[in-house]
Amino acid sequence: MTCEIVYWPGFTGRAEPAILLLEDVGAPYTIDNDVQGRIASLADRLPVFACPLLIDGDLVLSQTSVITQYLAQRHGIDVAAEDQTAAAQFGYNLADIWRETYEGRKDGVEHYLTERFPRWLDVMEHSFQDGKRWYFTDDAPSWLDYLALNIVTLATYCWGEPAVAQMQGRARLWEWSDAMQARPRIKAYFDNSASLPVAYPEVQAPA
Ligand SMILES: N[C@@H](CCC(=O)N[C@@H](CS)C(=O)NCC(=O)O)C(=O)O
Repeated sequence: MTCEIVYWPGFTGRAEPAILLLEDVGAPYTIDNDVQGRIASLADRLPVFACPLLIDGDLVLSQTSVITQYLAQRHGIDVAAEDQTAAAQFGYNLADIWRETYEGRKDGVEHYLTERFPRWLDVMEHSFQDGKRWYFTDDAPSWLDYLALNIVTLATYCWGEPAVAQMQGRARLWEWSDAMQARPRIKAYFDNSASLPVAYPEVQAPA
């Protein structure tokens, strides 16, 4: 069944992890930009507050991390049972990183890049398990990898070259990022000029 993502028009934002996962596994999806209408029609009976939403048949989900983990489970790429707690911790960290990276840029918090972003990048670097190619697994990306790639695209878009230089300085993170972006369907998605940017021009780093 084709699942549906509800998100704002013109950019992918917090919907990007779900989009990347669905692109990578080759699953069909649609995107509806009527955020206010859809939330208004659902919020009187379901615990939904903000987009992204994922609608899969009768199931309606909110919260980026939950949506991405659900899609990973549905497509057989969840982390192993013994890694669930560490994966959840990383997922919560990634949600914090997303909010700070975006809101820091939106609110003009220039010291975010020098003070907090490097510490968050160390968290990402230290979240790799020894010898693993992807976060928490050696076989294939799991839901954390798509959430983490969304941080790379967001930081690059919002903070530009200084953020990229910092990410390049974390060897495991950067090697992983290259490997993620070299995956054929991920590469095709990013190479496709019809794919939307991760954010909107007002928060884009100056050229
Ligand atoms: N923790 C939520 C945050 C959701 C969120 O802040 N969504 C933004 C778009 S990225 C939004 O539409 N906010 C509108 C609002 O909070 O009223 C998640 O990760 O899904």
